[in-house]
Amino acid sequence: MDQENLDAIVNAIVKELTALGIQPSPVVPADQTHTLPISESRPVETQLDSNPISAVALGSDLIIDLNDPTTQAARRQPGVHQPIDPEGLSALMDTTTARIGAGRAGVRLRTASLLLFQSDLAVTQDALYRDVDAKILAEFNLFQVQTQVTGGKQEYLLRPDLGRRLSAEARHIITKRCVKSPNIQVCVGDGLSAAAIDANLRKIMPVIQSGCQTAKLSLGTPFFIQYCRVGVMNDIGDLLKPDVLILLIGERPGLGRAESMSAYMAYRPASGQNDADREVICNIFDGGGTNPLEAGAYALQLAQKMIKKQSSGVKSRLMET
Ligand code: B12
Repeated sequence: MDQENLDAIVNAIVKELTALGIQPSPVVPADQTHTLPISESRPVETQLDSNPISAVALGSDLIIDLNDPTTQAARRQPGVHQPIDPEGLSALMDTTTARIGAGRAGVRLRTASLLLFQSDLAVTQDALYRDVDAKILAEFNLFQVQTQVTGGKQEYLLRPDLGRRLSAEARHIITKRCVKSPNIQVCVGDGLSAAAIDANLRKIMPVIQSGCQTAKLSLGTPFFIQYCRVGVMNDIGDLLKPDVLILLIGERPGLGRAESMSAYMAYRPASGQNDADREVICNIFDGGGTNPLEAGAYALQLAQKMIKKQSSGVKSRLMET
């Protein structure tokens, strides 16, 4: 294609974008805009327009630049066209993380809403598909074992049953390396979000460790389980026979919310137990969830209660009535 044809195509696209209300930005040398990350390639004030796209026309060099839709300011930008009460709408939007006030384009989502949705979904998928940071596991001397999932994350997602059972190798390693019958056994599992473990482990682990010391509870040898589901607690219980097992595990990520962790707990876990025998401290994350430091302290309190009542889950609740 010669330069003339190329220019004609570019001009036609620019014309179309302009007709859609997308203003070409001032000319920026192509080498500068190409090297800058999207969010930095335009001044901040222009990033906050309600229009998520801008076009930079450079003769034959057209760059379509997307503003970052995930910034707080962009999320809080009301999308409703000419709202009757703009202040009321903004106030309402400030009360929730739900996607309200997004407006619409005809019967469809506005481009800004679609881009935000896609960005948030990417955060969720990253959390689900990547592995927990090995550095963090090393910091807490966690050795790694695996469940019966052998076909990677895809199999993990499709076969929850395999994620509930330890592999034969894992059983062997755990039996060899771990202290038996501790008061408290802590295990860490990737579950459905590696980001959750990365975000919270450094905060919650020291609280549990020092809490055990203060309460004079013996702490077992902690370890990490890859491709882990909650039901694996039974296998661990059969092998190590702790009074209380605390499994720190990544929760199913919400849209754009990936760092939420749970602590599933059971008194004397063993084959045959189910979720009715367990407790969960959920939504552990900084900035809006259960703070991981508080969650650690609460987990320990709950463990002491389980030991005192010699039960957990529904049975324990029934004893209270
Ligand atoms: C997915 C889910 C479910 C699914 C689980 C199906 C499955 N096989 O994955 C279904 C719809 C069955 C479910 C049911 C219930 N759930 Co639910 N669930 C969740 C959710 C959205 C994600 C859990 C997760 O990511 N787990 C981690 C992965 C790796 O675990 P997994 O091994 O794949 O799946 C196991 C756990 O999810 C566990 N589980 C799920 N919910 C609950 C609740 C309790 C109390 C326990 C002990 C275990 C448990 O059951 C699965 C099978 O073992 C959370 C929300 C959150 N923020 O965590 C709520 C959540 C954990 N559930 C909750 C509740 C209350 C329940 C129910 C008691 C609701 C009811 N009244 O019937 C039931 C009981 C579940 C049971 N298993 O006995 C609450 C717990 C609140 C609390 N602190 O007690 C949460 C936090 C939702 C909420 N915000 O209210 N749940």
